[in-house]
Amino acid sequence: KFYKSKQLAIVGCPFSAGQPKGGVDKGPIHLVSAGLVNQLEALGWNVHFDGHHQFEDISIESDPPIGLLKNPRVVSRTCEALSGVVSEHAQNGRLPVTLGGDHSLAMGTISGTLKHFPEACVIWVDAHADINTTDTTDTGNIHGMPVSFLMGIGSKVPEFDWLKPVLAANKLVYIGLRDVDDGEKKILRENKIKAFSMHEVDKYGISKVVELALDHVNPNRDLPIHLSLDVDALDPSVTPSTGTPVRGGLTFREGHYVCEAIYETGLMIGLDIMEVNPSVSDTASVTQTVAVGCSLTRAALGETLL
Ligand code: B3U
Ligand code: MN
Ligand code: MN
Repeated sequence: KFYKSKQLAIVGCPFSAGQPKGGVDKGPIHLVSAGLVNQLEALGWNVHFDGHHQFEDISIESDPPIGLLKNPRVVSRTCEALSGVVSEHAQNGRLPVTLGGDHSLAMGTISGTLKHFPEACVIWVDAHADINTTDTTDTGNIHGMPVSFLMGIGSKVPEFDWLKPVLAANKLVYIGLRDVDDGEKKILRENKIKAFSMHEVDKYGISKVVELALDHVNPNRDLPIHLSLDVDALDPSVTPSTGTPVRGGLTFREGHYVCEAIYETGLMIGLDIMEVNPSVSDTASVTQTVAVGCSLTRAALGETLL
């Protein structure tokens, strides 16, 4: 509905500075090596992919913490550059599909799509809320904070001045949460942010949860949707190779159902597949996680079972 023809751009982001574990920067390389581009072409997409982004000009020799925030300048400048890349694809009628990399990158992807589709809503599928502020974070890992930066809550960090508050509380909905910090729970409550944790998935079933989530952010099913998917939303038995696995997650089918249902709306204008870490766990686990990452991407881009 929002893009002219079946054009998409793969934005590979080999990036890990939003969290401490190496390897997540290799996620996009593994997803593409597993044949993702051909798989999407087989679904009828015209795929633009001209290599993974290097963001070379923004690597910084010295990037000391600001408060607790780790690698703040590298994260900020990478996301600023990514925001430009993503919004340009959107502007040119290409659906941006960003492969992470850690989830701090969503500051870039979501600010990028919202620049072109300011009325868009965000569906954040994750074990974590990623909404710590500079004041509430315990870890200082920025991949646990992108949502607060996009909303403009918490004490400001001048290094992130480029990022304006673009995401309103009523434009955001979560699915899959099960590891939320106390400070984050307070933020969700105070800002009345809608969240469907695994408790609600168990209670209502995934199809009802997706319907309720859409009712909240997209009652008339007419607004653009940015789907930001952290593969740790799925159970570690399904996607073991990720930096912060949490038991009790979405099943293989539940994860795919979310993607299929969002595709069926015809409203998706941005997609993130984040936190695949090929350095976590054994070879078989990596192969499985990468295969599931590709399969979730295909499901979000129109693959059907029949
Ligand atoms: N909430 C914790 C843990 C965490 C968030 N996102 C991930 N882990 N992947 C934090 O670091 O803010
Ligand atoms: Mn997560
Ligand atoms: Mn995340």
